[in-house]
Amino acid sequence: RTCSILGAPVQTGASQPGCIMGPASLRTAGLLRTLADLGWEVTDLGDLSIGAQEPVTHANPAIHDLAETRAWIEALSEAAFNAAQTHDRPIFIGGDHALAAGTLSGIARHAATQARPLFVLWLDAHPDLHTLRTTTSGNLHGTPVAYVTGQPDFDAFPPLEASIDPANFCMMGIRSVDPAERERIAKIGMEVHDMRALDETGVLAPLRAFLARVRAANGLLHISFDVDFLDPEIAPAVGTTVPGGATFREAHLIMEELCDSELVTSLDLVELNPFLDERGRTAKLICDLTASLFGRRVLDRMTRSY
Ligand code: DIR
Ligand code: MN
Ligand code: MN
Ligand code: MN
Repeated sequence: RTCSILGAPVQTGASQPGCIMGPASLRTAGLLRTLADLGWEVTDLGDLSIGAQEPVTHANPAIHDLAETRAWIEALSEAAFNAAQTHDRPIFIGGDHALAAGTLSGIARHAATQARPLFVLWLDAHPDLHTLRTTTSGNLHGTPVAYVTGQPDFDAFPPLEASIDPANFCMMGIRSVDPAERERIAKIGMEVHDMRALDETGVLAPLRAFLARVRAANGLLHISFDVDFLDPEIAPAVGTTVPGGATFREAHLIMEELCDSELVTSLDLVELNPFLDERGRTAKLICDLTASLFGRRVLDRMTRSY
């Protein structure tokens, strides 16, 4: 049981600085030791970096830091592919959510080499379904899902070698959707459980239905965890908080169920902005949630639900 940790201090996809400190904060909170204590053989791949970039302009004048974000995506795609080829469970610690444009494109290429479909559980307040044409904030962390599912208008991003079927996505926690994203969800028919749906059904029923789909297809499963999935009362250290997010127990239950399923093959932990934290409490919570995903239990169970 091997896992790897790769830091990606990308913050050019977000509106305010601070995600650059995310990897250092999660390391400080004890992420590596936590995983090692759970019996995992952990390889620290260090932090990725990009060199200085020549500025690039775009027809959409709202877009900022395109050259840097593009360079991060390119570097992350290669690094994620290599990490997935060499470790059972690569973990990518951000950094803002633009990171997922790179990790998912690299993991999709890895899945293709295994001839297995890639599924993605997207835990976020936002669907991140803007294209370079529709983003009005110009914050490129709002675009990775559109990019990796092969939507148009991404000529300024690295060419996508393997795209992900939008039908293989499951989104949970969604509660802030821009008009262009709303249209795209309807158009491509993505499975989205917004907070109202989770209020009605709880998290377990839709999660189990999705996991059954992954299992039946012998798929790989990538979890992309945006800190703003959580309610800001328990996770204040994120630049785009939205009220009414997942509770402490809902989040742990998802992680525990994912662990029991033994289907998860890779993980992004993104959008932690330690500059906004209260004595590291959000970093510690993300660490504890990762521990639940990697096997920490209050009590061992005699029978499995699978
Ligand atoms: C918003 C916020 N939809 C945008 N997106 C965020 O800027 O496109 N995603 N914060 O995580
Ligand atoms: Mn996001
Ligand atoms: Mn978000
Ligand atoms: Mn968005």
